[in-house]
Amino acid sequence: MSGNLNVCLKPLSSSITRSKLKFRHEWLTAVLWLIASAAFGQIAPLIANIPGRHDTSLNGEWRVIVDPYDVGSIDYRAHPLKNNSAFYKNHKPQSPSDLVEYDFDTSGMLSVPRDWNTQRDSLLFYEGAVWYRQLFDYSLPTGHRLFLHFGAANYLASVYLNGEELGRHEGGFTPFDFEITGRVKPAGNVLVVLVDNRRGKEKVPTDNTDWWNYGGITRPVTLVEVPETFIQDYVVQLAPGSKGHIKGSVQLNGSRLQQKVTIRIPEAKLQQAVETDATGHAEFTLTASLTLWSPENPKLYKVEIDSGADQVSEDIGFRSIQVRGQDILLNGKPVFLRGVSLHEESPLHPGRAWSTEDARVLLTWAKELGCNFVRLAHYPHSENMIRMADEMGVMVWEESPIYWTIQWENPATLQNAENQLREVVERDNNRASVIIYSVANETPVSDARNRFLRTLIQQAHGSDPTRLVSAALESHETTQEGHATIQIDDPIAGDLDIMGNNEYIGWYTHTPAYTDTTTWVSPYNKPLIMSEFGGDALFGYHGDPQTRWTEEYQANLYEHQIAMLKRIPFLRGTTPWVLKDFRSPRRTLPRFEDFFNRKGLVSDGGERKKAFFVLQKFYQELETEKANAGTATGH
Ligand code: GCB
Repeated sequence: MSGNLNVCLKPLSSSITRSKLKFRHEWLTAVLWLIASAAFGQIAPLIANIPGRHDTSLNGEWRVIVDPYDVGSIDYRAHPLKNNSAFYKNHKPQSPSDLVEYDFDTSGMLSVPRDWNTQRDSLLFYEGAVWYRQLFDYSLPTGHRLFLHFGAANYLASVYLNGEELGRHEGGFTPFDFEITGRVKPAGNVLVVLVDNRRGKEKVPTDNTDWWNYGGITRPVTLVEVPETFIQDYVVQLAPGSKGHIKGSVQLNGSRLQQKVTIRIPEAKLQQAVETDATGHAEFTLTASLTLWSPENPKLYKVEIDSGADQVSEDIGFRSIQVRGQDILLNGKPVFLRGVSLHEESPLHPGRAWSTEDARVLLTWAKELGCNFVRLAHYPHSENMIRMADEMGVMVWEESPIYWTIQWENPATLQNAENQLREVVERDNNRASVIIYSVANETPVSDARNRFLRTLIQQAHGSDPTRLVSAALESHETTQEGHATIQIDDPIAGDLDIMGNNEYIGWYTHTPAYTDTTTWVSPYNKPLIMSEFGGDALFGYHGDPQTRWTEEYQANLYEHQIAMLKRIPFLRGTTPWVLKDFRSPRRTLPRFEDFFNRKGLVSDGGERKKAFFVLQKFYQELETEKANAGTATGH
């Protein structure tokens, strides 16, 4: 395999040709605009609904050069390379006497998307630079535009096309696009991506985490072709608190920004036409009697949007999510979130999950556990996962990688965090399953941290008022006469819709039985999700419940925890830690850990531990109680 993709496309459609003739002067503007935009190598605005576009996959085998000393980007004086020694030039010796010390053509290959760590033994612990190269052909019809979309690359990605830099993206879990109209050639395009996963104190996340720092192009790479003026973004969601009032917006991109846009939801017999303003923006409202999305009935409607030469359609669910006092209301009714936390590791192969198959298996396990909710820790998971949750009817807590310690005083770190939050909100703001954005995990209280997180909470509320905002907090314990009282009094709880709290009674603190005499209180009249609790067990290791690492210890810990959780009056959800064992470089203990965090209810091989069934029983009871309450009230 050469790693060369051949992509040929149909000729220009007749409707474009007609509009081209009709709008001669707009056409000229478009050409000038295209030339201008092609001249700047920069990240393009995100395009909504990539799977619903005219797209061509660049997934597959890519040539790679592992570059631990950055010889592909800096010289021996550490100056940036500009000449043909820079790997992105993809240079070849011009004569037998030429010295060129790299060669993609004879270098090895890695699959994209996937992390590099689990594809070669030598890369398991690798943190550094890897150069990826893919070759492709693409015939772009005149008057169309082409974007290069990355689902995610961890952590820094510098992207080059045909020897020129397109731009850079920072952040390992969110999508980014570049426009390559005017740069792409019908044949022989050379796409080079430098991915660097080195950790850093100023980064988001920072250098200290309890998960594997999987590097690489970890999510799909796609070419997206659109008409010159196209529907770049749209939001079609119920207005906060409403059950039949859709509030939406559309954003066009291109030279003909002012034009008619039609929104249709045929199954609900809804149709509306609006005019975009000079910036290409329009807002609309639709009123309908809709079947609302819920875990019991994950109803999705086909939503169609039309504007000039562009049409896009997508399956969207409608639901409302709110908080009233200590209750969480889904479609106006109180709901208990029966959840589990999970990392984005594949149940089908070692390493990062990304595919729809990965998503289906993980969510099936969660449903078999009795879940109606998952906490996707500790960073945004792939779009495939969120779309699968929409389809399978699982509510989602989505999380930003603000974990433990962050440089709270560093404005660049805050800007980076804001950007990562913006990217995930823009990607998922039409997904009914996403009910909560979490802005942080176990961050120590300080004025600087409170300021930092408040900025993000405000951003989340402002950019997407149809979802709730939470964070996994820490708490304070006081003991009196052998009875513990744990207080959730983090000052940012006042800014959140829902309080999350992580606690490890029975593992890092005390014994499991300590929960029997523990009471939880909070000065805030808000719902609580116990966002973490749990302990480690090695699947197949048995003993008495006092022996660490046994399945019996973990199961006993869950029994005690559940008894305590039932006594917390403001508890409205639980996401124990964690669905499946996952890799972590912090976990060095031979035999029991071997670089895995073993708090999974399921082993890394997919086997269920005893505690899985303890939690399953609790969730079954909750479901039965809910069903009985529904019958009693006639629901
Ligand atoms: C936590 C963290 C989580 C860890 C877990 C553990 O509090 O939020 O990322 O993996 O504890 O196992 O210690």
